[in-house]
Amino acid sequence: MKNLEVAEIFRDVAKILEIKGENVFRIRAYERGAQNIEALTEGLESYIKADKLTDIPGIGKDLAGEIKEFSKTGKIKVYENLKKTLPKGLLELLNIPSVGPKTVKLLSEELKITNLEALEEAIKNNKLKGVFGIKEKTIENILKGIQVLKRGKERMTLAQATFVAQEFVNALEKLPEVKKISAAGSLRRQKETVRDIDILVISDEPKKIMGAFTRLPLVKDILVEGETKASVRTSDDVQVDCRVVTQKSFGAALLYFTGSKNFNIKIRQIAIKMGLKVNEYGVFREERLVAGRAEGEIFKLLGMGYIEPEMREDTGEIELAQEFSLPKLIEQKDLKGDLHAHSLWSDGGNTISEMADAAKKLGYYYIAVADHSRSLKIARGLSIADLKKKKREIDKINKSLKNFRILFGTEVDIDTLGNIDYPDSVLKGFDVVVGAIHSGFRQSSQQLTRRMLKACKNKYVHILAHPTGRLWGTRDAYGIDLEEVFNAARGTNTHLEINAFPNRLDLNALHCRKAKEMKVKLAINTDSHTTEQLLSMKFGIAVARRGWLAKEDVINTLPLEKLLKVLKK
Ligand code: DGT
Ligand code: CA
Repeated sequence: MKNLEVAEIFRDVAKILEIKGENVFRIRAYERGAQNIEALTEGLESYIKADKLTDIPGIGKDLAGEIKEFSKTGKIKVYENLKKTLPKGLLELLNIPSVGPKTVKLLSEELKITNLEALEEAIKNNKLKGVFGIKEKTIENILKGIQVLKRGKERMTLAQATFVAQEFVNALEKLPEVKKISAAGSLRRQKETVRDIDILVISDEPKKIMGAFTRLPLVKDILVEGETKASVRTSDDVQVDCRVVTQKSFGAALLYFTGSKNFNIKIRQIAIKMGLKVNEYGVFREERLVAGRAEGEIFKLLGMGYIEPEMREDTGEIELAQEFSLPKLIEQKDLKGDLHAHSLWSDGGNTISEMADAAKKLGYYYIAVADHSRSLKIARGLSIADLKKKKREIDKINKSLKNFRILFGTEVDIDTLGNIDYPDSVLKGFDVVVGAIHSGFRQSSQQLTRRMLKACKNKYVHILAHPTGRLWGTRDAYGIDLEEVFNAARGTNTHLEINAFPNRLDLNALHCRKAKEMKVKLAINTDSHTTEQLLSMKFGIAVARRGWLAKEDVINTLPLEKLLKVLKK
C-alpha cells in the first residue's frame, strides 16, 4: 500500500462530497487526512502494524478504519459507493485542469452537463459564456484541457498497453497449440502511446486459438471473430487484435503487422524495384515464395541490415539500413544506474535503503536519491537542515554497501524566474543535482525558456528533469524552445532527462533525435517514488531507442567514476 494512493483517494472523496454539497466538516476531514498522509515520513503499513494510525494528525477512527480496509482489500467502500452516486462522466470533469469541484457542481446542476462531450458541446455553443462569472480565458483553458483528456482516452500509454498485452500473452502462451507468440503494431515499435494491441501467433490450429482468445476472462466483447483473425475489447475498453499465421509466413506477417504503415509502403516499393512482391504471407518472386520465416531473412533479401522495430517509421532508417550504417541502439543492460529517484524523505514511498537495495537487484551500481527541494511544500521538499540529516543517513548506508553507491541528490525547484531553490553553497554538496520546473507552466515560451537557460548556467545543476512538463492525458508540453535549451545545455555541460515515468516520457523520441544531432547527452531516469517504479526504466529505454540513441548518448551507462567526472561542470 502506498501512502500517496490513499491520500489520492481521500482527496477524491473530498471532491465528490463537495460536488454533492455535503457537510463542510466532513469534506475538510478528508482533505486534512490526505494532506497529513502525504506529510508522513514512514509508510502507513508501519502505523497499522504498531496500531498507531490515529496518532497521525487528522486521522480519526473512521479514516483509520478506511486505511486498514484499503490495506486489506485494495479498496475503500465509502469511496466506491460515493463514485456510484454520481453520473458516470462527472468525475472525469474533475480531471480537466482548471476545473474544480465547485465548477463541476455548477455545471451539472445549472447546465445539466455531466460528461466531457456535453461540456465541449456547451462551450462550442457558447453556453458557458457569461455563466457564473467564468472568464473567457478559463473557457479557453477548459477546452484545451478537454482535448488533452480526449486524446488520452483514444490512446493508452505504452505502459498500459504493455501490461494488457502481457496478460494476453501469458494466457495464450500456455496453450499447447501456440508455437510462438509476439506483439506487433505500435506496441512492438514501442510507441509512446498505443491505440490498439496487435498480437501474432504461430499455430497450425488457428480455430482453437481463436476460440481460446475470444473466451479469455479479460474479454468483455467480441468485435470480430474469423478463422485466423479476431478482435476483442477488454473490460477496460482496450481493443486487442489477434492473428494466427503459419511458421513459414511468421517473419513476413510480423514485418507487415509491426508497421508502421509508411515503413511498409517504402519496403514494398523497394521490393518491387527488385522484382519482388512483399505481403503479410511472404516475399514472392513471380508466384514463388522466396522468404518469409523470419524478418532477418527478408531484410537480407532486400539488401539491407536488420531494422529494429522502434526505428520503423520511414524517417531515414531504411536508407541507413541500405548502407548498413544503422546505429546500435541502447539496451536496458547498458544502464549502470538511475539518477532521479525519491524516498520517504520527500514524497516517495520507500526508505533510501529500500530504494538502494531494489536498484542493486536490478543490476545497477548507483542510484541518485533526489528528493524535492524546500519550496515544493506539497511534495514535502527538504529544508537545508533536513539535507544534513539525509546526507548522514546516506553516508552511513553507503559504508555498508559493496560495489554500489547511493548518490546524494536533489530534484531542485527552478522557480518562476529561473532561480534555483538552494544556494550554491548548498548545491555544491550534492553528487547529483536535477533541476526541475514545478510551477508557472502557463508562462510564455520565452519566460519558460529563460528559466531553463538560467538553470543550465548554474554551475551545480547537472540534469534538467522532465524538460517539457508533458503529462499524457493531463497536460500538454509547455512551449519551451528546446533547440535553445539544447544549445545552452551543450555549452554548459548540462544534461537533459528522458523521464521514464509512464505518463511523462519526456523528452520524447523526436526530442532525443534532435538532442543527439546537437550533441547533447541525456540521462534516462525513472523519477521513481517507490521501488516498483524503478522498473519503468524500460519505457525510458523505449523512448531512447525510438530516438535512435546509442549507449554513448546516455550518461547513466557510464561506470560510477566516469559518470562523476562527466557531471562536473
Ligand atoms: P496504433 O494501433 O494506432 O497505435 O498503431 P499501429 O501501427 O499498431 O496501427 P494498426 O493497429 O492500425 O495496424 C497495425 C500494423 O498493420 C501497422 O503498423 C501496419 C499495418 N497496416 C495497417 N494498415 C495498413 C495499411 O493500410 N497499409 C500497410 N502497408 N500496412 C498497414
Ligand atoms: Ca495497433
